Amino acid sequence: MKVNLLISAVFSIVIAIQHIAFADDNSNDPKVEQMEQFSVCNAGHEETTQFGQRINNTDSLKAGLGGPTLLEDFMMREKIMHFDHERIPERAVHARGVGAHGYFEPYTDWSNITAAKFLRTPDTRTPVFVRFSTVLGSRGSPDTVRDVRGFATRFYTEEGLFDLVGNVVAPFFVHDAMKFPDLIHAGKPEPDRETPQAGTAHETAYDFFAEFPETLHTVFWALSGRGIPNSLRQVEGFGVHTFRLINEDGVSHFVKFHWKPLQGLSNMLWDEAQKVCGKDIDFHRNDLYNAIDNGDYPEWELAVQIIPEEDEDKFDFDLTDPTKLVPESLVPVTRLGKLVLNRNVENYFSETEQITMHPGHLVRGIGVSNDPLLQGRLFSYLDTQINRMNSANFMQLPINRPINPVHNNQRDGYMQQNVYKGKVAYYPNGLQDNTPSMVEPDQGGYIDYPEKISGYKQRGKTAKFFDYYSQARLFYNSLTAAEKQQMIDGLRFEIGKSKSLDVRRRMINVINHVDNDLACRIAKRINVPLPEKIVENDNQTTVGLSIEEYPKARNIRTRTVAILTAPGIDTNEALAMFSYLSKEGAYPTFVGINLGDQEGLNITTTYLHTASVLYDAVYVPGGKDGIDVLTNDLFEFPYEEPKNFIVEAYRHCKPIAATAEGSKFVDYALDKKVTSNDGIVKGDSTSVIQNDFKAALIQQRFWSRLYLDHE
Ligand code: HDE
Repeated sequence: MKVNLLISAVFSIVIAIQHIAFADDNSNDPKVEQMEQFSVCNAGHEETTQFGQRINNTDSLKAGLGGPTLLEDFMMREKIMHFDHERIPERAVHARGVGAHGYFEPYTDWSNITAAKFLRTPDTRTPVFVRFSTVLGSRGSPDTVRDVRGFATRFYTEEGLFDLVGNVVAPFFVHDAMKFPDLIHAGKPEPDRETPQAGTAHETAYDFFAEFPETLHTVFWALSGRGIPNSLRQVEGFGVHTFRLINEDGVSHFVKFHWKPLQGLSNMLWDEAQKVCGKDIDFHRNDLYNAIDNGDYPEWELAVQIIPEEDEDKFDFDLTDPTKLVPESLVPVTRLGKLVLNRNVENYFSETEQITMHPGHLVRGIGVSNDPLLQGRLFSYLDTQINRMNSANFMQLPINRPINPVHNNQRDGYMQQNVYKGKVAYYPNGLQDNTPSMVEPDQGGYIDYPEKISGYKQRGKTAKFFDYYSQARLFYNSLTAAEKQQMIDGLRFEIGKSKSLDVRRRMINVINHVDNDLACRIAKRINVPLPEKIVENDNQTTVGLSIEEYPKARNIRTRTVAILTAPGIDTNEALAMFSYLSKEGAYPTFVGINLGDQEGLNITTTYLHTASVLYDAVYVPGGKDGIDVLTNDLFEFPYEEPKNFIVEAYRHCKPIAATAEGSKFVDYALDKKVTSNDGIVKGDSTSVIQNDFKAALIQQRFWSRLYLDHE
């Protein structure tokens, strides 16, 4: 036993040394150091087989130069064999994803609510990996489809892995794991034709939603702006289920986890999202990668809603029902600490693809609730990962290793990487002094919260689970007028995609339980008879659900601005705006007719290569000759591309700036379509408009321009 104590003391010291806060360059990050041991750099080396023979592997070995390839060519066999086995099954859900490394730091010592060490040591940075994902699409599907997104975070704590495998929407579609396969089968491409890809705008999805009204609350979230984020840096994250935090005294609090982005919240319009799919299928992936690459590290605050054990039953909904959220008006969030993503992956497959997140990766001080969906997930993830990784040793992959040492008596299996010493692989044992030894909760071992359970074995659910509509209504009521419009447009589009009138009618019937006006607005556009009013809307609202009302970013870092140019444009003005925006941390780009130098401007993209939908804002400098080129179509742009830049920026409610003659081009492009001048900034020069333009970029979207079909 003494040996044990000594080993664990030495281990604690090593861990403590490792955790001296690592700098932003990631030096001293224990996860970086661990991954380094496995990294391979081929640059400057000679080619070898996997078994180390130096070779020339460009030509296969043949019987004569024009003859057949010989079976004895071990180099070719090895190379082709490896290639043939390069693919692994994609994730059953959340197949399309993008990941990045970072760190988490708590703001203070949260010992009052949890024994988890990484939340109790404000001076300690815990390495983190985050993977964002869409749910329904295949691994190669576009980023900006309308879908829920995963927000899965792994904390490499010194007490083991903690994975917070959440989503960007607060509720979930179904409350019981038993219904998850049905939900996914209904949402995935229909099995006869395998269409459509990556979204719910089809018949089977709405057939299921209409039959299963508990889905409605989450359908509303997915059909609102939450389902088409502008950037993955501007999404909230939610743990969805109720978890427990347990402190050293064994006191448990229920918590809901949130990630609050410091970049603000923002979403695309559906028209825009569809166009982005065509222009840059990897839009979100590129956006995240570029920001991190440029040192603009996205940040989120980890927040919790804390509910004392004794308040468990005081809500109208059941805390273990994941189709419900805890309104922030009832329980405000407490911000525990900050996550910073500051390092891109070196290799997508080894890191983002091979990470195996699991809600059952919990650390001491964090526990689960009886949420039946969460209970099912605790079974599912390991199971699916065996299928995906094809070996029970996937936890030995570099991205999956905890930073603290692993000791147990698990042995062998495909692809075993470890060489275990000694002959003892069982417990209890005398030959190894009963080690690895058991660690009790009061000695630092995992705490299983001793919840008292009693009841009859049966299927079903308790009464509060049957309220399917109150929170869907609360969500709808809490949106701004523009947000309601977007959600309604989304519902019209998606339900209207169903050829079956019966499906459309049943879906309207379900929505009618939320609000008659809402149901009628949708119904009249999709050829469904207007339903009779059956409920009064109580007009209850809560805070924290509107994207438009979420606090804005404090600066314009990473905002992308297209500067429209043509020969004859005022280059001084164009450069002045470019330099102002760059100084403020925004990402301006000159868009021109040809790549390369144009009267001193470095044109890095053209009207052929890019489009308005790929930018947060547009600026048009002055210069009579240049504006003539744009206005009079002197270059015979095949599709009036420069004009479309302005038209789309306007329709998508984005800032538009112009100086001197540039304003004329904006007026020409918008013709008489302008219903609101909000977010259109005009003036004589950059110095005159720069502050207003900055304010508009912070604002990001001007929803007053959105067409509202019903006041
Ligand atoms: Fe998942 N989910 N899920 N899920 N989930 C998977 O696990 C599953 C659920 C979520 O970036 C799979 O390793 C079941 C809720 C994310 O690597 C699979 C149920 C939430 C990710 C699986 C749920 C999520 C997954 C597929 C109902 C939000 C991607 C590959 C009981 C809180 C993680 C894998 C990553 C991945 C099953 C419900 C989020 C098949 C059975 C609720 C973010 O095991």
